[in-house]
Amino acid sequence: MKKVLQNIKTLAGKEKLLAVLIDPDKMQLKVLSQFIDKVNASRATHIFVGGSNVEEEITQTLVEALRPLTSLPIILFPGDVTQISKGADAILFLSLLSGRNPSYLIGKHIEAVSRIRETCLEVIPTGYILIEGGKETAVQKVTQTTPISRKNNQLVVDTAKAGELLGMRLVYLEAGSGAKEPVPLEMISFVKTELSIPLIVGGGIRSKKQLEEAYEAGADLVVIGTAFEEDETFFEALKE
Ligand code: 1GP
Repeated sequence: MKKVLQNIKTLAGKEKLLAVLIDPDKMQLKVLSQFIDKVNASRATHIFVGGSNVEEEITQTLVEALRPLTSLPIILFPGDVTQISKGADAILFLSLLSGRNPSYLIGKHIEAVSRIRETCLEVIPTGYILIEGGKETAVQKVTQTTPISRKNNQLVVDTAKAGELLGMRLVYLEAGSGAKEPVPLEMISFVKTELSIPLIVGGGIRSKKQLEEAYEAGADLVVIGTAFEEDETFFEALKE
């Protein structure tokens, strides 16, 4: 059943949604089960799977291993078409609206269609907007695009709104994995005020305080990867 987006829309504004991001390139299968036990016992509501530099087939293997371990929705957040895998619940069909690289605006999407056709994935069109996070991030290198300045609220608001008007169902404000600074709170607020679709925020969030501040500013769903990868006691720290 295609229900992931509907579920996010229903819960947005009522519950604080949290996705744990698993990068198939960094997660070792032998520790997956004990990692997912912690995810299952945490406040996480979703699992995202994806990365900027992942060898072919690794994502499929990870998703297959993950599926029996959790009842949380598994959502592909692919850095490349080779990460499109069977067995996940949904895929964020990302268009990198902050950049002007045609491959990431439409090219990769066309390549993706034949792979998506072979799956039962719920496809969720998502406007993906990269914001300066204090260092050059993997997504910036891979996509060869320039993030939008942290100070340019208006450009980010207009970019997000353009995504909504083009029919995107979600907007994702991304500071980049391991960013020094997360997306500015003021920027989240401005974008949230303009949008009538759910807002995802991620990149560089490493503390409970930063997480709560992102929700207060207007994030409907927050994505955290690096903080869990580096220190699994972060799951405990997030407990309310
Ligand atoms: C990256 O937004 C996600 O695409 C999560 O970022 O790894 O910094 O938590 P972190």
